[in-house]
Amino acid sequence: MSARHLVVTGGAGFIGSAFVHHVIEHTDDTVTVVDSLTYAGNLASLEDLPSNRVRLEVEDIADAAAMDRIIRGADAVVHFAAESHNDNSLDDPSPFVQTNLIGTFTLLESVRRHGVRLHHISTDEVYGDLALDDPQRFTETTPYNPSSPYSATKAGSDLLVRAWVRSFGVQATLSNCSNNYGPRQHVEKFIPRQITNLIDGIRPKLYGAGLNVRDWIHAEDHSSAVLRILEAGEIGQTYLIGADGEKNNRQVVELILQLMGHDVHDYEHVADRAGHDLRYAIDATRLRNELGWEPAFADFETGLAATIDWYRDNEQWWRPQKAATEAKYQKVGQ
Ligand code: NAD
Ligand code: TDX
Repeated sequence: MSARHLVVTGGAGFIGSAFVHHVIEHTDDTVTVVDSLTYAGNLASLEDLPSNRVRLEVEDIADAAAMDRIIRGADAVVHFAAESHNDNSLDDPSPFVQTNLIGTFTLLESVRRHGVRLHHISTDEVYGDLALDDPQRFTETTPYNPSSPYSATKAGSDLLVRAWVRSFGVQATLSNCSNNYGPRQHVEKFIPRQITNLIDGIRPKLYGAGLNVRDWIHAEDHSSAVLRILEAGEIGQTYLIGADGEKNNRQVVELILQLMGHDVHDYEHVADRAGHDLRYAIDATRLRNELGWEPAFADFETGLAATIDWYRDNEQWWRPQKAATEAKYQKVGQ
């Protein structure tokens, strides 16, 4: 395939930056990262990328004129930018409505004006949650039933994309992925929070009983799936991305403690999250069968050990955010 020019929104965030690294390594494409560098954007995540293939535009996706200037002439837009943390959406939903809904609407209007292909990144949380003992997993036809302000705004953004495909012929695909882990994830999120807590001598903190289940996938596997959909996905279709990684939070914390050389019971229970979704689980059969995608990080323990090593080796990356993040959690008893 000949080299394309991709616009990657949210490319200074966790998964967006993983995707940019993946594209540079596996294709000849060039990339313009569009990122407004909120608290979650980190310029250090884009270090070491070749300047002749990656450039950064510090812009808000809700700025229509800036999006028109950047998107005109691109081959595709891959849309990761979002407010992404459930706990923050319980504290103040307003930036979630602004970026996830108005921002996505603004991008849709821009790709529509310029006839540019879009891939929209979303989450399994749009489907709500499953009972712990439910044999079912989410599929592309599971009804939407979001629980939190975060997942409601992501669900709304997905519906906007689907409507722009049907009503205006916008060339878009969508994907809904499960929980990601790997390097360069903000320390507010579950896995990096516990790893960096242990580095700082703080006990890991489990919300409630810790029995909630998440379906973990490495950000590198999410990236390879998105690239595959961009290359071979059918316009208008949704693809679920997951790697059969269901684990409850207690199991994850115990594994982190074990891998970091601590007593596996040395964690504490803190206040539960309001409306805490019980379980997410993805059936990625369509992606595997129709597009021939397979995850590379089949073994969670190996991927987690490498992630722990990354946080140990890259303290300068996460240290500036750690104290403020923990202070915010402390205020709400978490
Ligand atoms: P993140 O919070 O680490 O990064 C988000 C990035 O978007 C940041 O760099 C931020 O500066 C940027 N951004 C925010 N608002 C912006 C705006 N208005 N204009 C321009 N840039 C803006 O998030 P993440 O975990 O990397 O998630 C990326 C995407 O993947 C999101 O759409 C999220 O819903 C989705 N997703 C995440 C997960 C997960 O486990 N983290 C799982 C499935 C789907
Ligand atoms: O300290 C903690 N203790 C704890 O028990 C934190 C921060 C979280 N948790 C629990 C809550 C969840 O059950 O761990 C689980 C994972 O929490 P998060 O990392 O906040 O992720 P989650 O709410 O599941 O959402 C993530 O996956 C889906 C991403 O943040 C979303 O952007 C994505 O859409």
